Amino acid sequence: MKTISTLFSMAAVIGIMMGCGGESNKSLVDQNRKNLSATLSSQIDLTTAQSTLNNPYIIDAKTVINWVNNWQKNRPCDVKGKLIILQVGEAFIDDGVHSFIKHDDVNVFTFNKTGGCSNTDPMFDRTDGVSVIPKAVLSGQMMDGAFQMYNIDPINDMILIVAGGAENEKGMSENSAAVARFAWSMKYWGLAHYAVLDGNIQYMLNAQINPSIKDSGVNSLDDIFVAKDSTPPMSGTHSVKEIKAMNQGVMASLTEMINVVKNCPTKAFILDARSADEYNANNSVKKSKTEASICGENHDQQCYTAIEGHIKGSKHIDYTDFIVRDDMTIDINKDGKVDALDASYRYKTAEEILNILKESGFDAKCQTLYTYCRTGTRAALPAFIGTDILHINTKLFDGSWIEWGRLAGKVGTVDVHGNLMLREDSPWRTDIPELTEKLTYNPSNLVAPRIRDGSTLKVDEYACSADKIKCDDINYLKN
Ligand SMILES: [Ca+2]
Repeated sequence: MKTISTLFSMAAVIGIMMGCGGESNKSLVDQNRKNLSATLSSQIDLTTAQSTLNNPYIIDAKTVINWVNNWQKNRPCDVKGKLIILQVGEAFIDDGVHSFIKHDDVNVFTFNKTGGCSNTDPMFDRTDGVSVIPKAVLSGQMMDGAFQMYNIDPINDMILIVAGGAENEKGMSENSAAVARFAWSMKYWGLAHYAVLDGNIQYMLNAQINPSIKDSGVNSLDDIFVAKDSTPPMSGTHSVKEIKAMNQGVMASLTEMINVVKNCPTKAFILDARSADEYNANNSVKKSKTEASICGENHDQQCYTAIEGHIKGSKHIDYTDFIVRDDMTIDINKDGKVDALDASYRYKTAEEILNILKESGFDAKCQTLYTYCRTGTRAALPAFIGTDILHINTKLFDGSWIEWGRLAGKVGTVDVHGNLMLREDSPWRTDIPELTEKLTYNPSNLVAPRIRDGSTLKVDEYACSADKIKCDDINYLKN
């Protein structure tokens, strides 16, 4: 009983989800992916724009409206179950009436996933054997907790992930990243029936700025938005074990990341999706926060990673560069101003995205795209783009800087308690010129311990591999 309630609460804080995988759809999706890859390979200059909407994973407003209005009639023919909408952020933040996509709680459910999962919650810590990663990819147990909570059938239901509104521009962008993170998690666990709305709901599902949706019977906000979200049914019986089609290749472990940087850098394009200040270790502006607030003189201040800088060879591209934030024309959120809060946050076209990558040196023919940020949310946006828009070999380094920046082994590098981070001869230390550029050390009294205080998770600075999360996930499916 205790285990079950813990799972429910984990899933509640979190934000999980998921979809499915009928074989017929899977082969269609695979074929589509193959076709798109072939197109990309043969026309690498992409002189003709590839529409991002030509894709089962990125859908347009009309499709969403048709699904919501009559799921039984308009659902994809290979999807047999319910429509589960995961909405990240309430629409029209201060409105209170048009907050969520409408739902009948029979065929269509809309769940509020505002905030996603928090890296301050120990429930989301996982160990890769070497280090503890806050907010790591969800374990099988956590996935099942979410399936139970939201009554998700991972084989037959369609999961639609959409971005709502936020109080500031940063929040709007973070909603887009959280949506991509959900999609990436589904890809990792092998769910086939998931889709993301291109653009946020308050722009795309608003007839005032997107009149094309009037064809689908939406003339006002009242036609598509309601005040309340669905109540989680807490009645699910399905398990991620039913899927059996994991795509662990979309995640890079620390083992792989270090190997790539040391041994095959020309085969990898490593994208640092953080801000320029984080990338450049501009400490006066930005340090890399951790989940702990036990630092400073009185042990009550924010903690940071031991080192700042970036992974050697990585290129900085802010994750917001891939989304449209300047197409506002009217005051959508009714705050008296027309600014970026009123923009669509749609994905740029595949051609534009590829050009951004190529300008930074990406070779789509020969290189795998690796992405990372601080905790793996912002990096999920370019990872989702690589996987589900460009259909290129893409891997998210889930440990990101919150792991990399803690693996410091220089003699005398200690945390706020005075404990060593790593011994100098640990094979996992990253504070060496072969692995890290712009290497800068944070003052000891601001450095979080390598493991959260009180955590029971095991780490080993001499571990043979850092692949424990992947191994644990495979084993969960087998047992
Ligand atoms: Ca506005």
